[in-house]
Amino acid sequence: MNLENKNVLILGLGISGISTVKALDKLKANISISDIKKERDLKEYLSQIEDIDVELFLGTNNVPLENVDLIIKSPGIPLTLDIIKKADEKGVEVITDLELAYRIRPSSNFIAITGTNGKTTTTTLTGEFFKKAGFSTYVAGNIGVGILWDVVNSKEDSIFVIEASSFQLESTTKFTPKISLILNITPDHLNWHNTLDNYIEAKKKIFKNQGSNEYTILNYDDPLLRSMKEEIKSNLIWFSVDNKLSKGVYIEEGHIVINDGNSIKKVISINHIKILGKHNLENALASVSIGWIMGLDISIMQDVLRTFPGVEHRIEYVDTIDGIQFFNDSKGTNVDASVKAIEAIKSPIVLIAGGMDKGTEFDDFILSFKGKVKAVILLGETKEKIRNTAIKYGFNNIYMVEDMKTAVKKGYQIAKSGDNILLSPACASWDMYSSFEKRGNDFKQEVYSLKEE
Ligand code: UMA
Repeated sequence: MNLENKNVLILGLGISGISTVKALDKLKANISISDIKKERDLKEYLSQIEDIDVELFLGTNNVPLENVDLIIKSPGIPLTLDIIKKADEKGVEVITDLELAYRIRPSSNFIAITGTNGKTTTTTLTGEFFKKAGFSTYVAGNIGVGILWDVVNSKEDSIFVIEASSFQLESTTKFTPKISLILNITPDHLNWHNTLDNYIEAKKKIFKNQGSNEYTILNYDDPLLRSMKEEIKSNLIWFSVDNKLSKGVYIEEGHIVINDGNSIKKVISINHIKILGKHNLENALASVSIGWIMGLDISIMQDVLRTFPGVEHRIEYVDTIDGIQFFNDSKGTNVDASVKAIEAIKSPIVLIAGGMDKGTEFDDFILSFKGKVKAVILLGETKEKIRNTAIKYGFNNIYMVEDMKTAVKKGYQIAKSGDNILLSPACASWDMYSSFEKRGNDFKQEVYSLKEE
């Protein structure tokens, strides 16, 4: 796609916006930027593009569209925004950076991974496979790195392991990864997508354009994904923790195995995989499926699985104080993710939860406590909603707090030696923080301060 002298409007100057501005500058497009935030709130971002010639519309998304050829929207910006409706009426195309990345490099080795949970771990782990195998590898997307700057600096044969969010996928039309993978789908981001069906449709866009030259990998254990079988037009590969498959990647006699339909190859004993929990086994099977399709040596996948420690903010061990272990699962931004964290941690848990309201219910969250969670400390926008649900199910050991410092102190007062204090909010962070990373770092900082005291 040739963007030279095209007038491109970038909506939103966050992580993806910055990467897009830099890429479009290299591609010689005429760039304008609109962000609802004022200049003083965007200093950190504006300083990264101070050498680039751009037209700025700050403090507003209300921008004249007369000369605009294309709009690149930051993923979090809702499609209901006035300017997007106006663009639709005028026939100005609105896409996300993921779509543009594909249009710039349609021949690329794009491996796109989505799902409600496990995306970051699977994407990082898969990236490690390719790096270890000596490929020029980029790990990008919803993982915190805008994809476009990497794309314009990559080689033709570079591998892109992409974490794709429903927000990014929603605005794709031609995006066709070589391999698409869906880990699982449970309700999330309903405030953004309005309905669960819309959320599922956005996720399905990951395989919509694929055909006989591409591959789709799905989790056989997820009934919703199993029901998508008829919609897949590419080569479909399954993986499963719970079932033996006639072809695919699954567990047999305590080992991850690859069954190509003719023979079965052992990859690794599940006891030798460093990352813990059933959900991580799912992530490992997903990554092995990708490695298999791409022809990676089993020994490479084995080496990485033995040593890969997992990712920051996802059931991350922080420290131990007086025999109490602290875990940071700030990436537990929905009910399903937090349920998995509670399942993965064994001894009594003092849980810190609550955050921005995404319109989901907390019944499954409370039901997962099953005698393991002895107390819950609630903060953020959803604290009343979670408390009411807990009381409905007879769970009354609840503490309401206003900030992370008090939450950590309260947890330490309640917990005994041998207990675990787990931050796993089951909610987005955006009511109190700008990202789940900032929330996780705040938690860790409060734990370190407590230790010093
Ligand atoms: N903005 C407007 N108008 C609006 C709304 C927002 O101008 O109506 C502006 C904001 O003021 C802000 C910018 O848009 O300056 C933010 O854009 P953004 O929210 O899309 O955030 P980015 O910083 O570009 O980060 C995005 C992803 N964020 C979201 O999808 C919300 C990052 O995923 C991703 O890593 C990054 O692009 C690079 O690809 C984070 C995330 O939380 C990890 N994702 C969600 C999740 O995992 O649950 C989907």
